[in-house]
Amino acid sequence: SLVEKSKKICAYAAVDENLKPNHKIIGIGSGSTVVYIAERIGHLPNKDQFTCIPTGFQSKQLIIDNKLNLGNLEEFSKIDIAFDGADEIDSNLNCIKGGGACLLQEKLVADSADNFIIVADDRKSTGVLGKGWKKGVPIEVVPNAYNKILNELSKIGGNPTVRPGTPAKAGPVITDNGNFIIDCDFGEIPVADVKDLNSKIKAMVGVVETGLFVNMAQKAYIGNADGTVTTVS
Ligand code: DER
Repeated sequence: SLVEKSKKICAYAAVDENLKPNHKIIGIGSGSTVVYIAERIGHLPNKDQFTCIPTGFQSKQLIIDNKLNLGNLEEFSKIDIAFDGADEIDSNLNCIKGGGACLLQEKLVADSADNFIIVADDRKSTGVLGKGWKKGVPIEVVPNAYNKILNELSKIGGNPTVRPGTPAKAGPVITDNGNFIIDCDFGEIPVADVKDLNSKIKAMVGVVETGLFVNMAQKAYIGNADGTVTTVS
């Protein structure tokens, strides 16, 4: 499909233009776009010089499936470069992430990386968070705090819901870290307000991490439907 093609071209470009011979430790994000990141690295003749740090179960499988060296954050706490997808990107490269409920490990890896590169198809690049992504800001919370945090998010004008599992698993989504996800709709979040909103949510006791990645990405590679790639930095 056109969307899959745009994911592939932006991911390939991101690897080709940013992965350097002196890089050793690579963060691999979660979702469908980073599939092409792992695929591209897997094609490199010098792929064995790299150790790849996952951001969850799916990311770990991606590393294994592409026969890349699997590492972990405990052993490799300083990452040279990390690649990840996003649910939405604004004009300051702030992101909403966590559509795949991996935001805690994703933010840990992004925060541990010297270079953090976002790859996404152009549907995600809307200029304002909340303009295109209508499922709310994902927030990872300790399970028994969920009601307290639902109340506190409502008090600051959010419309929060606990992310339900599927009929195959009664009850809420449980993250790789054993926590719940609350998705909170704040409508459109002006670029200038993202940092403050993130601070407000993080200050709520029981919140582990938010899907607002504020000023973390150095560059974004956007795959367009016409086959071109737009680089934003
Ligand atoms: O959950 C996440 O933050 C992922 O990076 C994800 O949202 C990106 O998903 P996609 O690459 O499948 O669009």
